[in-house]
Formats: sequence, structure tokens, C-alpha cells
Amino acid sequence: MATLNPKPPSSLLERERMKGITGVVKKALGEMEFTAAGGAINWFPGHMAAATRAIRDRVKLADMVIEVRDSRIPLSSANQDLQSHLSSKRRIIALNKKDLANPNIMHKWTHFFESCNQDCIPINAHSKSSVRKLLELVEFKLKEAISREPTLLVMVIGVPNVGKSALINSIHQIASARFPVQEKMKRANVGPLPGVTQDIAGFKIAHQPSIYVLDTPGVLVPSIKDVETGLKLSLAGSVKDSVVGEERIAQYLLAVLNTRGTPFHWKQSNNRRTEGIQYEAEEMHRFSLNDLRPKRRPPLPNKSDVVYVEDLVTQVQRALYAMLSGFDGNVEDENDLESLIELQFEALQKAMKIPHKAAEARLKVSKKLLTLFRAGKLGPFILDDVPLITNHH
Ligand SMILES: Nc1nc2c(ncn2[C@@H]2O[C@H](COP(=O)(O)OP(=O)(O)OP(=O)(O)O)[C@@H](O)[C@H]2O)c(=O)[nH]1
Ligand SMILES: [Mg+2]
Repeated sequence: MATLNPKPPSSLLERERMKGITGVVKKALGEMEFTAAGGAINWFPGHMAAATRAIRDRVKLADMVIEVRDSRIPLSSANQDLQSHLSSKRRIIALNKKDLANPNIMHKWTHFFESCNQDCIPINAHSKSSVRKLLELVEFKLKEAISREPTLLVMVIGVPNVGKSALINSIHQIASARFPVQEKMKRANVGPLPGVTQDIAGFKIAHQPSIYVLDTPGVLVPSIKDVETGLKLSLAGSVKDSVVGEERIAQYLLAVLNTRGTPFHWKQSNNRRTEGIQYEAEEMHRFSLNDLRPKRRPPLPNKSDVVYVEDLVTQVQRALYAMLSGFDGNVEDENDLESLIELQFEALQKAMKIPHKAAEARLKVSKKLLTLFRAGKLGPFILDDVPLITNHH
């Protein structure tokens, strides 16, 4: 069986790629560390320590745990301090926000978890059909307990902002269609920043047997094992931006994009899209009679917003591509990578039309770039690397 706490992949290529990134990151972060005792940064607020204890106590009573992780960081979004308490439990790992993760790599991750004998399912908490599939798996896993126990407890846990409350709301909605609730429907608070849920709260989703799902506050560990894990968590939105600072997170994102050569992929797919548009235009010309028919497509809401964002994305992609393709340094070298990133910050400022002398221009650039990434506008990503599966017999 493969181990669930694997070493990072160690191919030569991978190590080379990481060297540049870690170099840039270490420099940028200076003395900063992702530990609770890390000085000025409020990395592990007191409420998380208390919540972690409360979660640990409840996990003992739970019949099943749904551990929600972020699909973009299937390993980095695991709470390491809770793992040992979960290994003896019925557990399903729900890789949420699959809409933001690269679908071409997702199956490698499900395969990886399978090889560790760990149930795992990629989901989108906002999609009913996706959550229904998770519920089917939960029911299947609890089949025996359902026939035996009068009351069952399912806990939903995970690091901040991975979508635990959004998932609970979808589960609750699906369940209430089957089993009408008398009282006014409770809703869990959902929000874009980490730390929305502060208390453990129960939601009844079935009777005979009574099944409760528990929403819990997102908790991080007091000491994150390496800087890059901390940066991935920040990029995904599990850590408050103020802890690391938007500029450092954006710098990390640019390091990742450059070392992966992502701007070259954008260029290719943008070319394909333009070719596609030309092709469509020709088709249109040939079937011009169609144009005379009344168009029944409803107008898009906030069309100007959509156009604005699309245009911004194109400009950002172009700027990053132009700097990378014109760069004669080596992106694996940390100094070269750093100067490339500097050039890209300047190019982004222009692309985003932020005035040259604007105060805090770099911060503004960083915030916009992070917003685009987190909304999936720069494309789907998986930031963790799939560990090599080593089978021990
Ligand atoms: N794109 C996408 N966004 C999601 C998904 N699930 C949740 N979100 C968004 O992620 C953000 C966080 O969701 P929450 O449900 O509040 O996350 P949480 O895990 O309860 O967070 P804490 O209570 O802070 O621990 C919200 O803006 C949600 O709308 C998903 O599957 N896809
Ligand atoms: Mg929550």
C-alpha cells in the first residue's frame, strides 16, 4: 500500500523547477516563517487552537468524517495535525472546487488516493449533481451503520475557505427535498475570506435514523512544514492575505506560472481561439441567411462586466507572455527568475491600466492578479505535484 504522507516527487526536472521557485520565495519571505511563534504575523490565532481541540473531541464521536480539501492543492490543504485522528475513522476526502482544478490531472490524484486505499471524490460544492454523488458514497459507506444506529454523526472538516459550509448548505438542500424540515431552514454562512465559520454547528439531514452533519471552523496547523506549502495555502485563499502579503503571494504565483511555461500555453490556446473565430466568421458569411432570423439568445447579465474581465485577462496573459518569451535568462535560476518577475510586475501595471505613479501600484497589481487566479480566470491549476506511487507489500 502506498503511503498517504509521501515525499514530494523527486525527478531531476522537478527538483530543478522547484529550486528557482524556492529560491525566489525564500528571498522574498526573508526571515518569515510559517510558524505560530513566527513573530509579528498572526499565523495561528487563538480561536484556531481552541477549535482544533473541539474538533478533535468531536471526531471521536463521529461515525464518518468528510475531509474537504482544495482540489488545487490536494496534499497542501491537508491539516497534518488532524491526520492521525482521522486514519482510524471512516473518512472520505472531498476534493472541492474541482471547477478550478486542471481536469487533465485530476484523475492522477484520484488514482493516487485509491492506491492509498483512501476514498476520494472530486466535487464542486455549488453543484447539486456533484454533491449528490458524494452523498451516494456517504450512504454506501454508512450502509451498515444506518441499519443499526438510531443516530449518526457526519463531520465536515478542513482548512479554512475550502468550501465546507457551501458543501453543508448543498447537502442540507438536497436532504430537505427528501425529508421536509419543519423549522425554518438553517443556512451555514459562506464567504470568500478564510475564517467565516467560527463555531461547530449541526444540521439534521435525515430521520430514522437521524443523521446530523456538523459544520466546523476551518483550522490550520500551528506550524506549517515548509514555506511553499504556506504559499500554496495563501494562494488558494486558506490563509488571510495580510499574513503573507498580497505582493509575496503574487510573486509566488508568477514564479509558478513562469517555471511551468504557462504563458506559452495561453499563447497557443489564444491562437487557436482566434483561428476559431476567423473560421466562424467565414461560416457566418456562407450562411448569411441565418442572420436574418430573429436571435433568441437572452442577453447576458452585466455584459459589460463580462467583457471587461475577458479583456483584462487577455491583456494580463499577453503581458506575461511578452515578458517571458522575450526573456533570455534561465527561469530555473533564482536571480534570473526574480528579474523576470520584476519586469512582469511593470508590464502588468500597464496592462491593468494602473497609472505609472499610482501609490501602492504593486499592491494593486498583486490584488488584481490574485483575484483573477482565484476566480479561475487564468485557467485551471493544480499546484501540488502527484507523488510517485511506491507500493510496499
Ligand atoms: N469555484 C468554487 N468556489 C467554491 C466552491 N465551494 C465553495 N466555494 C467558494 O469558496 C469560498 C469559501 O466557502 P466556504 O463554504 O465559506 O468555506 P469554508 O470551508 O466553510 O470556510 P471557513 O468557514 O472559513 O473555514 C466561498 O466564496 C464559496 O462560494 C466550489 O466548488 N467551487
Ligand atoms: Mg465555513
